[in-house]
Amino acid sequence: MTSDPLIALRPWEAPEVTSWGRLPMNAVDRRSGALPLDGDWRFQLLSAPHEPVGGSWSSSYVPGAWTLQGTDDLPRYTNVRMPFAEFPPASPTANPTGVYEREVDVPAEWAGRRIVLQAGAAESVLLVHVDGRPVGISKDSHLAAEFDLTGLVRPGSPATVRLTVVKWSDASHIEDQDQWWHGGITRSVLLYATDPLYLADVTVRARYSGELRVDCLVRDAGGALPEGWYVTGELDGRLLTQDAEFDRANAEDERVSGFLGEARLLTVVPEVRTWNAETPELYDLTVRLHRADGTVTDTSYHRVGFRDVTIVGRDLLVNGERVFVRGVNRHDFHPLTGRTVSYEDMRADLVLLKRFGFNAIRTAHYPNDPTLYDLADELGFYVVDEADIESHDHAHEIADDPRYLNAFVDRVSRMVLRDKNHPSVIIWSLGNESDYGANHDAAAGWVRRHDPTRPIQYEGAAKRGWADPELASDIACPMYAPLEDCVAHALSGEQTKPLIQCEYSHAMGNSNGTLADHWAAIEATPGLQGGFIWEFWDHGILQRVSDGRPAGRGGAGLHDNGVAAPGHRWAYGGDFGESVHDGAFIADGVVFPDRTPKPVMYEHREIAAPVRIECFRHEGIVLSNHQHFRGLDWLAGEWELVLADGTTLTAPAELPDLCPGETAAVPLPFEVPRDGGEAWLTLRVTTAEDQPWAPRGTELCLPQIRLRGLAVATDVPVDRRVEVDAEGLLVHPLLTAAPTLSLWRAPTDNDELGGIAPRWQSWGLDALVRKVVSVREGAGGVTVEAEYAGTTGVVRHRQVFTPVEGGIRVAEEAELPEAFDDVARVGTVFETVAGLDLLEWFGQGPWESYPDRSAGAPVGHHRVPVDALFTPYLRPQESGGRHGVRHFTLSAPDATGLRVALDRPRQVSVTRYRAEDLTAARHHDELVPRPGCVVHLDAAHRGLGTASCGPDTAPSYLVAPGLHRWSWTLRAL
Ligand code: IPT
Repeated sequence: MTSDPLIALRPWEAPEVTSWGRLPMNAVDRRSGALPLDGDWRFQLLSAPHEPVGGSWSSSYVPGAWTLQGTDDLPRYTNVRMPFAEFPPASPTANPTGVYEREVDVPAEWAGRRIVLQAGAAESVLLVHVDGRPVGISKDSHLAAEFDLTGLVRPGSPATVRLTVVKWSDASHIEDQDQWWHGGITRSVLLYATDPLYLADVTVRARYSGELRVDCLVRDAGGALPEGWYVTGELDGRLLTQDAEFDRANAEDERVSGFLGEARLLTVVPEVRTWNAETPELYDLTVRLHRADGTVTDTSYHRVGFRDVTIVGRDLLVNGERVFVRGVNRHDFHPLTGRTVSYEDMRADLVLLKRFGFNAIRTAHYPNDPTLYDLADELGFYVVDEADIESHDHAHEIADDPRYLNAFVDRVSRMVLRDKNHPSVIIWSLGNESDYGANHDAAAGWVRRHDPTRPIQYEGAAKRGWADPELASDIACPMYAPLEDCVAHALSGEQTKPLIQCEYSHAMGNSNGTLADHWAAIEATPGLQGGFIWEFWDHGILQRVSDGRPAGRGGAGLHDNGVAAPGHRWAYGGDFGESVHDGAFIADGVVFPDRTPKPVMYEHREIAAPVRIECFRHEGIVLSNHQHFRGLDWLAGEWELVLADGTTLTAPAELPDLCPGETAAVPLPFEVPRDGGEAWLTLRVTTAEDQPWAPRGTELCLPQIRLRGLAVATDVPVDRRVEVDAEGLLVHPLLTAAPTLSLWRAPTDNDELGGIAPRWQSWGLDALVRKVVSVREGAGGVTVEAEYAGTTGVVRHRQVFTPVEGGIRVAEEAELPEAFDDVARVGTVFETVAGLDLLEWFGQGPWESYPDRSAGAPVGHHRVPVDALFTPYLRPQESGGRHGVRHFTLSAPDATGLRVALDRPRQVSVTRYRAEDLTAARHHDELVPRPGCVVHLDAAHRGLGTASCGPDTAPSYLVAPGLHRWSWTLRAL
């Protein structure tokens, strides 16, 4: 039996115990001037918390996760289910416990000062000892814990600080988020000192009107406050005055005793520069605490943004404007360091999001690193700040369990206390996926009193009724709601709250189909205001293939092409030998683990375009400003006229001076040639001057309109033979596999998890058996009839090969039985000789696009090396498609190769992989590129949808049974 009370009391199985000896959370930033304790600490990993410490020490880097630093306790991934069987509040007996220890030289000049230890984050129970003496306990894995060490350490002498981190606890049951399980101290540890008379908290309220109110809480380590203390404040050089009215009321209030000081600073800033996500104007505020003689004992710095958040009717307003919420869910994530993220990394996250049109972040599903909020204030994001509560697996049992009441209120209130001064935070979230119970209402009640300036949202409450005013959610914030349901609610006359989906458009693998349809509806339907895409990151951990270990800090470098470094792969669930896991469901972000944007990012960028164009009665173009607060002066434009003959003309664009929401007609910048087929006009919009998140010249969007439609091309038949073999397969010197019918694609995650691919498989579409029925040679060429048999139906297919000038025209027909009522594609597949490494096409691009994800890919003349066409989704799947392709060439460096012209814009893909190659691989590094190209030309291709979690694609993007016809010509270059 241990004599250590922190161990003996088994706090890891006591949900009522949220902390012991921990200081109250506050919004005074102590990072500057502190003594950083980051670096290597002595480290032991015990198999359970009550195991004696005393084995040999290794070392572990703080901040970091031991699961990524060479221990045998490796990361594991589960989504909803807990990784252990015990019911709450119990935890397993095998319970990895990390003991971190180091000496700290307490500066001699701290004599007489109050000394505080701050541990930024520890998963999931933190026990603190100094020189062997128990100091405190903290839970709440994603918020800092502070402990007063004043009486425990001696300035000028070293002290031994021990931080013991117990991995599994009662708290794990309410930290059951969809992410990797780690263990460790994941944010910085520091020691700081203050004067005994100190600022215990500062609350800043800055209104759109320019009114500023700063409430200070003052304490003295000695207990009673000294006579005559006061506070002063300075905002960008302007002095704030202490509110005498407030002081007088306090003085007369007999409830106010002598140990908790309160003071209020006030000012009104005339012509204030207000804060919003487009123009995030910030002011510098310094608050100083003085003794009666004027000496400054404590200082607190804040960046202040003047803004209002209100809900009026069913609209969420920022500064009175109904803003669209173009959001994404963001975890703290890094492929080498797990949940430990640096300033540079967070800044890079936000810069990328800004460049791709996002304006909002939900901190899924816990308070993110504090620096994230500083950056959101500075760069301009609306933040839904979410408390660290997710009891997914045992949600129903915990939501009303009084043993967890304290934890719920503790976690929500600590988040609010930390983040209340950030203008970026516009909504508080009570957590995620934890059902709905009295514990939530208790937490909401605390927030309503403490911070009446912001709305609250909670999906679990909203689920009980989008319009019910009694529920603890001011926002109707469903997840993955079908678009029709959202629109119907907005049109029902019953809507009472803004509808902003907390999660939608699940970005797992090749996904986010119908995003543009969502936004068309959102922009057209009052009451709908946007949502948060799930999610920003693919949480692939960089893993060495040789020994299966995480590369970890200082491991192999990261590239910026989405692919793991050679000898490595992106690990997902199951890759560290876990038997219970949720596979690739952890790879569901809009960026790869190295932050390379996936093609959906370009789709989003276009949907969020600040400038739009429309055709106006053939004479001109209507240009509009789609921002909420900004003019167009920060943008530059260039017109591009794309002609079917292969030319692209450019001309500078003069953007008119438009306020948000305004439109103006602008003259057509080009004389469009009378003939020559299709013509498209693109406006290339870039930043006209440096932005904090984008240098001058950064491309922001490419709105496009069609000026003239397709011209029908006619092939001239010639008298020549077309060669087919006995099976009716085309023989062609450039092809290594003849054109055959394809109805299948390598299942995407949506196809797989949405139950669509299993149907394809049961119909036998992945292994159709071709049987030639007839081969007829006639005047017009060769006609081949074939049957493709699945297990539940047969497809009749006809190809007519006609020799035409310069090549062969292939006219095809496929008749799908009713049983095949939802197939992946109907089209042609063939393979080419090696060496054709460059694809040039006229169609949508340059990035990957699919029928229900093609709004961001303008029509143009594009040119991309074959190897770069492929998108390396973590679990290999259908990838690399290009929508609306009219014609293309595939060429070798010596300009030989082939040219294909399609009868109308079609879905095309050119990759090094057959669908079955992609299907057989679990990871990208297992793929062996074929020497030639695998080319698909699709008469029809199924949309992507989001069925891995949420709605499938819309019916209009499905491939119907019945007759499909298409044709194409093949020519040698
Ligand atoms: C929802 C979760 O909130 C989120 O964390 C993530 O798991 C997402 O789905 C899917 O990736 S919960 C889901 C069961 C609807």
